[in-house]
Amino acid sequence: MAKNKVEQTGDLEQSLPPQEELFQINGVILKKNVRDIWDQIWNFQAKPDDLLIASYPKAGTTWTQEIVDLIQNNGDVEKSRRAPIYLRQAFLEWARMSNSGIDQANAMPSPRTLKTHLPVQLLPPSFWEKKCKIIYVARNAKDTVVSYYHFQRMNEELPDPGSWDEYFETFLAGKVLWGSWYDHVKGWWRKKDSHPILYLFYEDMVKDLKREIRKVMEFLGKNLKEEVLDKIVCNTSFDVMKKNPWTNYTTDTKMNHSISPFMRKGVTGDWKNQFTEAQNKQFNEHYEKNMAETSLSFCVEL
Ligand code: PPS
Repeated sequence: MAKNKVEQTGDLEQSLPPQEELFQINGVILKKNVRDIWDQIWNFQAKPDDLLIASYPKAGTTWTQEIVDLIQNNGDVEKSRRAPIYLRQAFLEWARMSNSGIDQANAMPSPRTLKTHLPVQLLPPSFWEKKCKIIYVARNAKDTVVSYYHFQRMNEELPDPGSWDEYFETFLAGKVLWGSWYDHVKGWWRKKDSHPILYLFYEDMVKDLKREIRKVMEFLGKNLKEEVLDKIVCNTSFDVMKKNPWTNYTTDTKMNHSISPFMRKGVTGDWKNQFTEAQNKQFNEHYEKNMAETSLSFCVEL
């Protein structure tokens, strides 16, 4: 793939207040501070023993990150409580003031575990060249949009989502940060046929967490005893992670948990409390069109 050209969209910029500066790259909206380091991101040098956790935002990234960290530490909870999750595993396309995920990743000892929300076509090519293992986690679109809406309300580094009705339309149009949900989940789904990608579903994790943890363990080439797996299940439950300051993002000063907690509900089917009947109909029609030619399927209620 040719080096990505950074494009700036005049219309988009005009419609956004200054603190919510965004830009587009190949049609995908990212935060403008990422543009300044885009060359560094694109040219990032992955190493063969890097593990990448990739996802569309709000798909269960933090959950997967904590599971991976506990597996890597053989279930040693104290070791996983050494720092907030965002310091244990660098977020590639993150930047704040003079700090960036790239600098953080470059300073990490190997083997490194990294996080990204980039769609497959924007992933730095070195991950493919070095054949890095990748875990992708996907969540059904309805719960994703609801979770994303509340996240944008509480995170002052992200654009104000506006009203729920407005956000619903923005999401369907793919005009949210990190782009279209459809393109993201389908793009990574296709890629798994030619690259070592473990494709997980949030809903499967809700249904049978131990089974999904075992899949991750096997993918990482580890063999942990049953009691260790049980301990990891317990420590990655929603209730434990919600109370754990190293996973609940209460250490991040840019998030206002009194508006909506990062660890909000942790369920499948919450969209029913947010969607109107008309929105559900509109969503279903849009979804059918956009998912017509993929073998990928999601569960929206358990
Ligand atoms: S982010 O900001 O994109 O990295 O967010 P991400 O971690 O991908 O997604 C946050 C949602 O995942 C839920 N979550 C969990 N659900 C069930 N069990 C566990 N252990 C768990 N950990 C995180 C979190 O509550 C967010 O979903 P919602 O629906 O908003 O509650």
